[in-house]
Amino acid sequence: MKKYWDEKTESMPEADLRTLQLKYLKQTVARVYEKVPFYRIKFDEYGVAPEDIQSLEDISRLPFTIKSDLRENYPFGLFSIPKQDCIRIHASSGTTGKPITGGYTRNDMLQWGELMARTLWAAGVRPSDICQNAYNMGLFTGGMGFLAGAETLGATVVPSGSGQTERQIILIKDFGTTVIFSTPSYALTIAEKASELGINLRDSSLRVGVFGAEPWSEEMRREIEERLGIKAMESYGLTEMGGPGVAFGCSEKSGLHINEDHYIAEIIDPVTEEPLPMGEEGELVLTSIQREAMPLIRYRVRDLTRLRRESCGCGRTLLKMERVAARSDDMLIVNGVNLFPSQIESILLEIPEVSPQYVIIVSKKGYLDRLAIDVEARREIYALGDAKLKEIEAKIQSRIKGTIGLSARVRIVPYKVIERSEGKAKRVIDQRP
Ligand code: DLL
Repeated sequence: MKKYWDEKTESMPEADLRTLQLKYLKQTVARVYEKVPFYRIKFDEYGVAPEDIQSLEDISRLPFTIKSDLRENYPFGLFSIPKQDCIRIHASSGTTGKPITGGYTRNDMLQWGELMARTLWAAGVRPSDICQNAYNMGLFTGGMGFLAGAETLGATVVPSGSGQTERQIILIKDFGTTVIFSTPSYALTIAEKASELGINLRDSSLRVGVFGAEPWSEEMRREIEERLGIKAMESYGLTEMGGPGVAFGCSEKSGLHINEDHYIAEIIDPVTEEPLPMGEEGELVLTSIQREAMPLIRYRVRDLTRLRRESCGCGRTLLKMERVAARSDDMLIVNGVNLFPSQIESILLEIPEVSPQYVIIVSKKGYLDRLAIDVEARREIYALGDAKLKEIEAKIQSRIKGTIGLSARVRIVPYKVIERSEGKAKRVIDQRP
């Protein structure tokens, strides 16, 4: 049995990977300069031409691409192909402003399937598995990306989509589903519904889950593994780079391997925009070097992480990135203190009486910000009475004060008051003007 999906690439010596990256980078830079007016104008302004890219380090001479560039060129302005060569368009949900679009040629689709097959193989999925795909199956890249990967690998796919949670559980039982794909928060929604129905999914055929599309803490991973009785693996990606398939977790569960033959990763200081040395935390910048329909140059992803070049226990040589605990956009500044939702999640999940259903509310009173956390207790805890709930509230409050330094009003709310997620969970309500 093979060890990796794509043995040659996944265990390629670093020097060979770099040679490959330089070849593809040169091709991509030439392609966008020739075919995308936005890039031609921008490169000219920067005084950089495709011939100037002679080494991988030269990438830093190229300008960044940012989210507003995509919005301003909505919907197809950054495509580098004639319309008839585009066979698929996906788009992000676009909670603010216009959505982000991504196009695919036939080759892009084939490559997406390959990258996702690498992800799934590394997660332990094999052709004999029955994979229930509980990501949203529409414009969002999650559903179709996982479908492409599972089909490429040769596993059986049940495209259940997200939602209709009770039916998900029936399908798991009736079809003997062995692998589930969903966001981490939706996995918890499924686990909870099962326990309400008196079904213990730990006893089911499920053995692996491949989760992504939103930040999750290590505590959340353990919670999912515990409640579903599975191995919780990870996938990372974004619409702008073609969706999931940018990076994937392996058996070591210590970060994600970046598909370096398709993406060049850099880390920059989000404020000065200067590249940071290997190992330092900063903003991820990605260049897609094999995409045809919409390659992006030095795209500022807004996710915060760090990169590590190390020999991984799984044997892959691909660069590793730390799990993305936060987006720079998600950072809250509360009375001058920087706060990421994941910090609150980690604190909450260390308290055994509390469930992973929470929301962070920030408001303003006078000149001061107010931080409030609404969280549910585990179901059986409510029966212990109000005094017990007050004690838990006080415990959380003091942990937040002790670790983050902020005073928060913590409220244990009744069971099921927090909205359950079917896709990406909404963890923050910022009511400040
Ligand atoms: O969420 C693509 C995807 C689908 C990835 C399914 C994995 C699984 P977008 O909707 O464009 O695309 O959102 C991209 O989601 O910049 C991160 O902030 C976040 N994100 C994605 N995967 C992870 C992950 C898809 N594993 C944005 N951990 C990214 C943390 C993630 N955050």
